[in-house]
Order: sequence, then structure tokens, then C-alpha cells
Amino acid sequence: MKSITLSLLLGSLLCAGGAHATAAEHVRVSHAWIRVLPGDLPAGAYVTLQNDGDQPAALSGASSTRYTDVMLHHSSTAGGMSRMTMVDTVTVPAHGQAVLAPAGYHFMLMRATKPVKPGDSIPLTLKFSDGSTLVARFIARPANAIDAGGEHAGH
Ligand SMILES: [Cu+2]
Repeated sequence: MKSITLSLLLGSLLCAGGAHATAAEHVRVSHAWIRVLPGDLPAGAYVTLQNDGDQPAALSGASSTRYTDVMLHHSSTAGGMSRMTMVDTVTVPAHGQAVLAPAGYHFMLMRATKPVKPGDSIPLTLKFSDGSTLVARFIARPANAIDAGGEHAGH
């Protein structure tokens, strides 16, 4: 019973401020990775965002000191042609998740300020439409990688 009391107490402390909590405070990041391409080609960045909040969170972009520009894109395939479109936001549903992954939503990282190699850990600042931000580390993976690697490499 003690542990239940403690977690209830912690829960109410964490929720202090309730309605004023920002989107970033409710979002957890996992499977954050970058697919590094040769030369100065733009790199795709992928991540899973889990929203523990009661309100949807709208991801509106990102920035990084390691890249000159970061754009939010969506890839789609129609008639065998693959294309990318710019998007303003990606919604992370309340108590749900949004997955940025190859062939779907992704960040496009433009013009690295210095070369990024597989194995590097690159901080990206994720931005939400309420103005809140969240810094997450993205693992750089080789061009032939299909996911974040590690224990989930078997997907
Ligand atoms: Cu793109």
C-alpha cells in the first residue's frame, strides 16, 4: 500500500499546474535516429512521440546546431512515384503516439554544419505549436539502416 500512496502523491505533484502544462512536458521520445547519406545530401530524421497528456500535441518542427535548416516533410507514393511534401504540423493524439519513419513523416536535415557520421548522437530541439520545446538525442545510422537499430533491429 505504501508504494501506491507514494505514486499517487508523485502523480499529483507532477500534475500540479494541470491545464498549464505544455505539450512538450507530456511527450516522450523514443527510437530517435538519423539516416546519414553520403556527401551533402539531406538526411532524414525519425522518431516515435508518445503523448501522455489529455490534449493533442502538435509537432511543428525542429532545429539543430548541427544542421543549417530542418524541415518537416511527408513522403508518399502514388503511381510508383515517391514524393515529399512540406507539412506544418504532425499531431500526436492525446494518450497516443505519432511515428516519424521512412516513407512517412520525417524531419529533413539540410546542410550539416560539420560532417555527421554513423554512431554520432545529434541533439535536435523539437518544437510544438504551443511554443514548448523538447531536446532529444538522435543516433546517426548508416544509409542502409531501416530503423533505430539496437534491440529493435529485428523489426
Ligand atoms: Cu524529406
